Amino acid sequence: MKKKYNDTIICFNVITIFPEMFSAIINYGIIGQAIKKKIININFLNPRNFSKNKYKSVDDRPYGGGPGMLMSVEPLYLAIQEAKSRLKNATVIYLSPQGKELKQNNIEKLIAKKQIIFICGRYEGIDQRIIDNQVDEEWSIGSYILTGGELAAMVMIDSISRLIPGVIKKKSIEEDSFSNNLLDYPSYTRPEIIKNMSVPQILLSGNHDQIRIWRLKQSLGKTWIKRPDLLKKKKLTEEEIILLDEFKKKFREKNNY
Ligand code: 4GS
Repeated sequence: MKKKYNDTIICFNVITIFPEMFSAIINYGIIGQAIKKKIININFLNPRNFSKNKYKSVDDRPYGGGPGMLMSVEPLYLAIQEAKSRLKNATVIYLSPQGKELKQNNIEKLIAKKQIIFICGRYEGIDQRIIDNQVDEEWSIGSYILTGGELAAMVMIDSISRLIPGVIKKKSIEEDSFSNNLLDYPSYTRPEIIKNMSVPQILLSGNHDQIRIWRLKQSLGKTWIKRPDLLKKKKLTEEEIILLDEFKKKFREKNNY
């Protein structure tokens, strides 16, 4: 019988010549637990197993010359077909610096997909005809160059998986930076004093309303200093406008500007 993978909430399928690299997320921490609990599922297909020449090679020279190699078309194509045949409605994602740059709000939309096939490129990349005919979406994890798409696929699997119900606590997701277009407020844990540095008194007060106000003010202030672009996107409430004004005033006094 043909293998099918349809019993989890989300099914990731990775086409890679280095599946062992994924032990970095599969065997550790929160993603490791989610796989054990069968909330998520990750499968691999290695183009090398679809290579038909006697050296099982998976790279080839680019037409027109130039340095570097590309992934061979046939093994990659056959691996994609095999992945598609095992799934019902998979979305095929290719990771490359030419893709649209991933942001948290894109990740929030991607969790709606039940099945994703990631193509991990190596060398200089893959044949354009595969991108044109087999790939549904092209994403980039950032404007820099990696040696392979595997780390990018792991970044996507990690950031999508933590939003799946049951993987982490719902409250932690609601408090994420970016989900409200604000950076996190500063956090502290024991001890109360270390090397002359103390915890802000308000956090020890037990006054939950005052703590909420302090944290909101810190979030607004930190975002204003470090990521003013995020604040521009956000419609502030009356309370938030007042708190940010207080923060700015104090900050300007302290820094003489
Ligand atoms: C990225 C990136 C990337 C490009 C893979 C050169 C090997 C490499 N993938 N976001 N060939 N940035 N891929 O750098 O996704």
